[in-house]
Parts: sequence; C-alpha cells; structure tokens
Amino acid sequence: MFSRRIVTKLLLSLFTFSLIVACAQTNTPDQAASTGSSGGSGATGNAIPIGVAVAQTSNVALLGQEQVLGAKIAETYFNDQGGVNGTPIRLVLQDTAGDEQGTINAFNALITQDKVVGIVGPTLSQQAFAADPVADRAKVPVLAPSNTAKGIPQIGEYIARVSAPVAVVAPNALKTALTINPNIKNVAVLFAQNDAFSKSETETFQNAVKEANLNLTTVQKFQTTDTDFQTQATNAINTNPELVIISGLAADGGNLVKQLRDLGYQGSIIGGNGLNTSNIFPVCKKDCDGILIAQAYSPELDNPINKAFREAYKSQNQKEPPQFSAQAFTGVQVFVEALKSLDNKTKLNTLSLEQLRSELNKEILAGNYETPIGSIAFDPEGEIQQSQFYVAQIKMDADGNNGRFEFLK
Ligand code: 1QQ
Repeated sequence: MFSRRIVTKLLLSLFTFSLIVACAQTNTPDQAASTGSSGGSGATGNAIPIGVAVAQTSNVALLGQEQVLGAKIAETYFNDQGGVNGTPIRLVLQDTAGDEQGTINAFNALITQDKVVGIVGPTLSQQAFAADPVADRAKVPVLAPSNTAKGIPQIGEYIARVSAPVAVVAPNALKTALTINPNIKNVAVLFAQNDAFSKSETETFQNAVKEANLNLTTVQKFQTTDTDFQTQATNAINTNPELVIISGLAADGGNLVKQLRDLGYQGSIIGGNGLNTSNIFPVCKKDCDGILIAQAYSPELDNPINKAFREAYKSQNQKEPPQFSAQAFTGVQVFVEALKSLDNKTKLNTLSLEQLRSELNKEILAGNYETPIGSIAFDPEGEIQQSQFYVAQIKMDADGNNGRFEFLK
C-alpha cells in the first residue's frame, strides 16, 4: 500500500520526534522545551519556562483575564530587554478555571509536564489554599499575583506574594469613604461566605468599622454563585446604613450593587478587591457609579518601569492598566530579575531543575524590585513589603455602558 520511500520518511520523522522528546526530558530547565507557550515573544526552545496559572475561563476569568494581559506584556517587555542575561523567558499558561481542583491540575501540569522554574498564580486565595501546598511540597516557587487573604505566604517556604494583604489595603477605602461623607454612622456589611478571600476581607472591614466607632448594623452572607440578593439587600437597607461594604467577587458583587440600587439604596458603597475590575461594568452598569475600591496600584506611579508597562497596556487596550494586570506583570518581573541575579552567581544551565527552583526561591526573597506597583521586597516568610496604596472611585458614563476608575488624592 505504502511506497518504500514513504515508509522510510515516516520512520525517519518518528525517530527525529523521539529524539526531540528524549532531549526535552533530559535537558536542564533553561534548555527544556515545553508546551503551551503564549508565544508572544517569539522565544525559542531555549527559553526559560515560567508558569502562569490563572482563571482564563469561568466566572473568575473576569479577574483572571486581566492577569493574562499583564503577564504577557511582561514576557514581551523583558525578552525585548534581553530576557535573563541573554536567554529569553517563555510563559507557559495553564487555565485553572474558577475552582480548587482546576488549580491543582494546572499546578501539577506546570510542575511535572511543563517543568517550569516557578509559577505566577493562582487568581483566588480560595484556589491558593488548595494548590499552593502542591507547589510547596514539590519545592517550586510560587508568586501570588492576587491572593490577598490572611495566611497566604504562611502556606509554605516556597510561597510569596506580590499582592498586598487585604488587612493593609482594604481599610484605606473606609478612610476615604469617611472623608467624602463624614456623616457616615451606620454601616452594613455583606460578604461571600464560600470564598476565603471574602471571609478574610470582611473581617478586616468589620474591624475597621468598629475601630472607627461606627455602628456595624448587620452582617449579611451570600455565595459567589448567587444571582438573587433580594433578601440580603433588603435586610441591609432596613438597618438604614449610610455605607454598605461588599466583599465578594466580580459577578456576584456587581449584581449585589445593582440590586441594592434597584431596591432604593442611595448611600455610599465600598467594594472589595473582588470588584476591582472594569469587568463589573456590564454587570452593574450605571449602578457601578460611585463604588469606592482600595488599590495596590496606580497607573500614575512615576517610575520608568511603570511608564513602560502603562504605555504597552494602553496601546493594546486603549485604557489605563488595572491593578490585576500590574500585579501579574510584577510577578513575572520578580521571576526574571531573581533568575538574572541567580545566573550572575551560578550559571543557570549548570543547575538541575530541582537546584534551580530552590536557589531561585532564595533569590526571590533576597531581592529588591522596582516595579509598576512601586519598590517592593519580601519578608522572610514571603510577605510583600509595599508602601504605596490608593483608593479609586468608579465613574460611569450616563448611559452606563462605559466607565473608569478615578484615583482619589
Ligand atoms: C483573593 C483576591 C481576589 C479577589 C483577587 C482576584 O484578592 O482571592 O485573594
């Protein structure tokens, strides 16, 4: 049936393919070929694989999509600058979707199949508490780009974060709300009880409310999967609050804002970090107007790397970069700079993947970084040391179709 020439050709390509596979398996990590690259940099098989495990699908993608954009800008930016002392990096993206098991699967694929040197991810603290222990046991460094709940760096030696904890960031929103409206006395708080971040953030907000001598009039619970918030919104409104504080994620949080306004609530609203995306605009439309959200990033931060990041983001997306993109960029940046400084001490291609991962982890924790979110460093546990925080207020156009985050002084 087949001519001899075709059979010989087939055998030859099979042989070549097995050779490539065998090489990829035995190579040191910075030579290893891996699959799933975003391909943004034109990097070759020599590129150093850095994993990105965030939510590209599901409801949580409202947050995760912004992270993909930021990470890809970093890949291009640092490769244009020469990568890691001349060797390009290559992002390997694995979609975690919105749950814990998806995140564990993504981490496992990055660690064992893609052989990444480290991981930027996941999107939610809820996912981090499930998947970070997997990376920690495998001794693979993780930089959390958006995990702000209490206890994230304490998961293990290999876990650090570039996302400042809610305990530090969130109270800024309450201070600003009180400056805008000094008559606030009654505060109703609502939170998603099935989400680790939301539970952590509401604890911070509730403490801040009490410390400011305000009346915490009610605490209402919901689920991130809920779409009907009539009961909670009515209960909150019945306590006559001048301020409502919501800790949830984007879809549920946006819907809750809308339903509060539909039921006649006219007071101030603080949204937590889970509402910190323009992807809530199509959900609450004109009712998003006025929401106050604390920020760990400002597009106006004045340093060269933020200017470069901001320009790149704006030229791609025709709007100012959001916090989640800036933090994801920062996660990739920390890996690149720590890899460079490790390579300056010990050539990366002389290390086994295991050695590289563990030396890289030490290097990450030892460094100081000038990033789009400002000057940062880590404490020995991997907690970010960051000093600049901000508060933004959402301004919607009259038709409710477009809006922006306006940074308050
Ligand atoms: C967390 C968060 C999320 C709301 C960020 C996307 O801060 O889960 O910790």
